Amino acid sequence: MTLEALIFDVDGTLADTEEAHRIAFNLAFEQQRLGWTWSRTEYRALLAVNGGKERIASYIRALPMGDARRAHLLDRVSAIHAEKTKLYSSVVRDGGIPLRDGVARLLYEALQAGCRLAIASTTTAVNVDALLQSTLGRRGLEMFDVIACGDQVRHKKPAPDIYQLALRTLGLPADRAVAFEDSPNGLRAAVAAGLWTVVTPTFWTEGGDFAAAGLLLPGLGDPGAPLKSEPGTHLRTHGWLDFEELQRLARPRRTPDPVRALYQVGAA
Ligand code: XBP
Ligand code: MG
Repeated sequence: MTLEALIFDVDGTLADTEEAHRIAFNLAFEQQRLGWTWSRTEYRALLAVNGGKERIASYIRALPMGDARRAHLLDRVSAIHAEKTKLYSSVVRDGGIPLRDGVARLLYEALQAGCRLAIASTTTAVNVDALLQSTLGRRGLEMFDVIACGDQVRHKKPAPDIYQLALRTLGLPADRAVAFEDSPNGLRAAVAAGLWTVVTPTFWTEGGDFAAAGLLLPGLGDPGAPLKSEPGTHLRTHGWLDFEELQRLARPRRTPDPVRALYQVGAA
């Protein structure tokens, strides 16, 4: 497959960020005297809802309380989330969160090969800027032709909107790009946009439904941190996914031809 762009999710894919998000949510709840604390177990379940504002709203809707109190709290969601974003992005800006193994290497390999880079994330733009600059340096942002994220689309993952926005802005059809994701919602969004997808789960998403992944790996790996049982399980050359192997493995996702699909059923 001729790869013209790699489209990366951010949280969980570029970097393992959800523990820092969880801590920032809890600090914001404390500062706003809400009396809420999200445990790791609770947060793992809450991650079924993409988007910090949507996650807080969904949490409020599930709390036992009167309608007036609930309406009052729902009105405060944006302010609570703004507080959380301030707390989270300052930790990221201070270099508190590294990229996952192999991410920087693959980004540079792709650019070296003339392949473009894009972001398609649910998280807030200021968080993306902070992460890219703190991990890739001042030029970090410039490495990406497109940064599609947060509220640029109304329907967040698992809806395909953010990936469709990234592809539209790149000016590419889905069969000229691949997506990188960490979560079931993210995979659903990428596949619904027609993208062959590499999935590298984290603690927060492992065990999810990744049946539609084009390639499922524990991470991208690196020469200094090769993946266990690779090469030989999914990868042919190295113990890490490099751009050359990605080009060999990537397949354009065929949108099923309804007539052929009918025929195949008949022929089965
Ligand atoms: C993961 C998300 C985000 C983060 C929190 O985004 O669902 O909501 O959990 O960030 P990604 P915000 O698509 O990058 O995996 O509070 O800024 O939403
Ligand atoms: Mg993610």
